[in-house]
Amino acid sequence: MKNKRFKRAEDESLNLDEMVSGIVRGERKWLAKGITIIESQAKHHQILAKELLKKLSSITRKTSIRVGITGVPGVGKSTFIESFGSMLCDQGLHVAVLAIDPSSSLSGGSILGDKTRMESLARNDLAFIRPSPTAGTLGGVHRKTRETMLLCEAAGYDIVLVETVGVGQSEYVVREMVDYFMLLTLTGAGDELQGMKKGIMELADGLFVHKADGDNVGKANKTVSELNQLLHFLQPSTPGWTTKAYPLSSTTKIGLEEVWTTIQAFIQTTKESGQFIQRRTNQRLEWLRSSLEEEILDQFYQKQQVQTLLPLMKEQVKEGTTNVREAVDQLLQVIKK
Ligand SMILES: Nc1nc2c(ncn2[C@@H]2O[C@H](COP(=O)(O)OP(=O)(O)O)[C@@H](O)[C@H]2O)c(=O)[nH]1
Ligand SMILES: [Mg+2]
Repeated sequence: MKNKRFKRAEDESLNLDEMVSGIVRGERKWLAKGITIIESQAKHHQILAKELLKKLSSITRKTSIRVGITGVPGVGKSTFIESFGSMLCDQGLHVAVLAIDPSSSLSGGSILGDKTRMESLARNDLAFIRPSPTAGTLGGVHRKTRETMLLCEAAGYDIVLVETVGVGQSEYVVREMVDYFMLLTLTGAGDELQGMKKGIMELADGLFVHKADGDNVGKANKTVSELNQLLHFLQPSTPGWTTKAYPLSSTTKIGLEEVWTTIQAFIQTTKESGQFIQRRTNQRLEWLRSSLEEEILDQFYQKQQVQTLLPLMKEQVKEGTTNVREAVDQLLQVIKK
C-alpha cells in the first residue's frame, strides 16, 4: 500500500510506515509522535490515527501488564511510580507511565508538575512517561489513553502504569482499562476508614497504606489490619482473587518489592482461571460500545441541520411551546431522513 502522506506542510517529512516501524523498534521519539497524533483534535490527524492503529493492530506483540493507580492528591502516587518504575527498570523491564487527570482538562495539565517527581524514571532509557491528554471530555481522554496504551504495547513496553487522581469518575474509567487496580491510601482512625468510599475499595485489587515509614509505621500497620477486616465484608474486585491491604513506603522502599510479587501472583492466578482474558475481552467490548456511542453523538451534533434546529428546540422547550418528546422527535428527523 502506498504511504499516506501527512497533509500539513510541517508534517510533510513524516510518513505512516516510517512511524509504524519506528514505534515497533521501540523508539521513544516515534512513540511520542504517534501519541501526539492520537491526541490531536485535527481532522487529518484523526484519520491518520485510525490508520496507525489499524497497522499496529496487525503486528503481533507480547501481552503487557496494565496497572492502574489511584488515590487522593498528595497520597504519593507519582512518588510511588518513580520508585516502583525504577525498580522494574532495574530488573530490565520496560515501563510506560500514562496519566488520566480529569482536572487537567480545566487546568491544562496539572500532572506535568509530576514529571519532576519522576525525575530519575524520566531519565531512564527503559521508561517512557507521558503526561495526561489535556483536551476534551473524560470520555475523550479515556479513548486517547486506551489508544496510547496500545501504542506503548506495540513499542514493547512490559508494564503500563496508569495514574489517576481519585476524583470524579476517573477511577471507574481506569478500572475499565487495566488488569490490576491499586488504591493508595493513608493511615487514619477507624472512623475515617469507614468514611472511605466503599465503592472505590470494591474496585481495587490491592489497598496500599502509603507513607508507612518513620513515626508512621505503627499507625500504618494498624490501618492495614483495620482495612483487612473491612475487606472481609466487601465484594472482591476480581472474582477468585482476595483483595488485601499492605503497608508501603516509596521513600524507604518497604513493601515495594511485595507490590511486584503481588501483581505477578495476580496475573498468574487470573490467567489460570481465565479471568484475565475474560476481563480484557469485556473491556474491548465495553470500549466498542463507548466508542460507538461517542462517534454517533459526535456525528449527530456535527450535523448542520442539528446545529440550526437545536437552539430553536431549546428555546421552544424553555417557553413550553414544544414538549421534550416532540423536540426529540423533530431533532431525530434529521438522521431519519
Ligand atoms: N513519608 C513519605 N512521604 C511520601 C511518600 N511518597 C510520597 N511522599 C510525599 O507525599 C507528597 C505527595 O507526593 P506525590 O507523589 O506528589 O502525590 P500524588 O499527588 O498522589 O501524586 C510529596 O511531598 C512526597 O514527597 C512516602 O512513601 N513516604
Ligand atoms: Mg501525582
